[in-house]
Amino acid sequence: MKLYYAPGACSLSPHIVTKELGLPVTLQKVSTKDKTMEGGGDFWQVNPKGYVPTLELDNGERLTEGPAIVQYLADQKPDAGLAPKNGTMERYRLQEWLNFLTSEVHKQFSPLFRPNTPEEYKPIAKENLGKRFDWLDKQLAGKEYLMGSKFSVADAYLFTLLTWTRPTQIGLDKWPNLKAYAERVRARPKVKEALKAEGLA
Ligand SMILES: N[C@@H](CCC(=O)N[C@@H](CS)C(=O)NCC(=O)O)C(=O)O
Repeated sequence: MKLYYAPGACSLSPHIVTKELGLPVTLQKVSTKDKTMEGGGDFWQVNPKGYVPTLELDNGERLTEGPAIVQYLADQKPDAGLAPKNGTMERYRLQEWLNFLTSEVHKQFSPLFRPNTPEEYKPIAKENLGKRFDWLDKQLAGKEYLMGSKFSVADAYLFTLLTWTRPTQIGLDKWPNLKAYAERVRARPKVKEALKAEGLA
């Protein structure tokens, strides 16, 4: 399989998942700005939506959308338990988290990275994120990971999103459970490996 990624982007989430699962995946670096690829090629031809992550399967088929990709990867090695079994209530709980993360957290960060976002909007986006962080902080009280004591693909995603609090200058001191959680996930050996491979260690 081949994972199209950009260093530090949301593609870090499936990248972490491949490391945690020990799945052999080739990495293809993409410039999300100009849609070029390291070594040449037009990324628009790979994913007409123009964004990472994109996962190319061994049969050439391509899968997009982070929440779908991480579940596909987890299902390649179900015994690793990075996603509960399909059809169980726990699996829907995982999907509840993935959807929350993608729509309520990920996409609230996006305007903070766009050069054409009016400066006046940035505090509003940060306030919205703060409300989501309040919820996450409550949910993580007394818990190691989002789903309880076991690391799941939702943690790879949330950790990735939390790395963006640094460039956007959102201090996590107000949310001690979330702050401790980010440090806990960062300390995982496979997470460290993924960060290093993207030049972010
Ligand atoms: N809905 C997509 C969004 C992916 C996304 O926002 N990717 C960003 C990086 S974090 C990107 O490549 N942006 C470039 C662009 O949209 O032009 C998903 O969840 O996978």
